[in-house]
Amino acid sequence: MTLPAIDYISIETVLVPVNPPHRTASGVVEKSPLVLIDIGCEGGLVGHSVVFTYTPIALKPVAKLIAGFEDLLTGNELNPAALNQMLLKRMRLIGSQGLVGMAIAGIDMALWDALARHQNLPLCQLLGSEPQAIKAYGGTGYDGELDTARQAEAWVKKGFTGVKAKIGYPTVAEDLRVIRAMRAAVGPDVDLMVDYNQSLLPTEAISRLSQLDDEDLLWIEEPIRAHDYINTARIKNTIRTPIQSGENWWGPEDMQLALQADASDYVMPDVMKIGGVTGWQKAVHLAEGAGKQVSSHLWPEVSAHLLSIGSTSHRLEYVDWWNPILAEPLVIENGRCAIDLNTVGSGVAWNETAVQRYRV
Ligand code: SMN
Ligand code: MG
Repeated sequence: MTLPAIDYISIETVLVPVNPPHRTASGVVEKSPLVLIDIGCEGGLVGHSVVFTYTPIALKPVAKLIAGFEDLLTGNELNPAALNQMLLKRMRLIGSQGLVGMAIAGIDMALWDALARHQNLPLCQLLGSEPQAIKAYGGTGYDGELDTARQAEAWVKKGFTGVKAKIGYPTVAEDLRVIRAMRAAVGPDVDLMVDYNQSLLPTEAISRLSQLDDEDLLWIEEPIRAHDYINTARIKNTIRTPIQSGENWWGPEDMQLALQADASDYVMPDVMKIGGVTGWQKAVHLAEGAGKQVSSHLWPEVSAHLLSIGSTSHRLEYVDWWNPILAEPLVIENGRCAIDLNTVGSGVAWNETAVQRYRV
């Protein structure tokens, strides 16, 4: 059976407002700069994916990079893993981290979506698995104790059983006030996590995090720079609360380095930065081999499929930032992701009216 040939890549760039703006200790996301990728194949088949560029500055450069790969792809059969290898090999001299990695991952996600559509399967079933109803959690911004508590309460009212707060305030006393205000708002049975977004230095992190050890947190995320594996491991081996990291690791190679350093208790690869569906599969098999529980980062629709193929899946991070431009945002039922087996592909398709509204 031959697979359809790739015809074209088409792209839209949008800025989708994030309400309220999402503050972290390392920056604010007021709008989501997104490259929306369509990869068209012979016979009218189209695969879709989203690339989040974090800052509007990177939006057009990444879009141009993605468009630049069109000539390398057109005419090839729709074979995502082989095409991923080809692109990574062609980019060996520049490397596949940063904007190039984002572009290749976006293409990979669209190709896998197209192949699943071609086979008339949900992505998780194309990858040989059945959907898993993974526990999902919501997130609050770096918004002070009152607003953080209010946001946490709102997630629980929607049925979520976990909430992650962005912290890293000027003093650990403020961190503690926010954590305790959240706990007072949601009660003892909700999982609480905190995320420092790489804002601390190692010594400060050990001093601060040791004061959080009695707050019954499910994890403390990215206390220091994401690629400082040695010091993240040092913190992990000093603090009782599990350390979470991974959203900033580029490709299976970074996952491998982090695991060799035994840097964190848990891992949470970002499906774009880890290298798309192909990169995720390679990285997560490394993590599972090391006995690490795996969670996701952003991209809830695609991540629900990818966590479904895992044997150590832990939590799905739910964000609704991109829902306005999605035709069918991920459904959460009883605090868990619910993949509709009648929906083929990776769950990504456009709300075209919204795309036109937010395009730039
Ligand atoms: C985060 C992700 C994306 C933008 C801002 C903050 C955060 C998370 O690290 O884990 O969601
Ligand atoms: Mg994070």
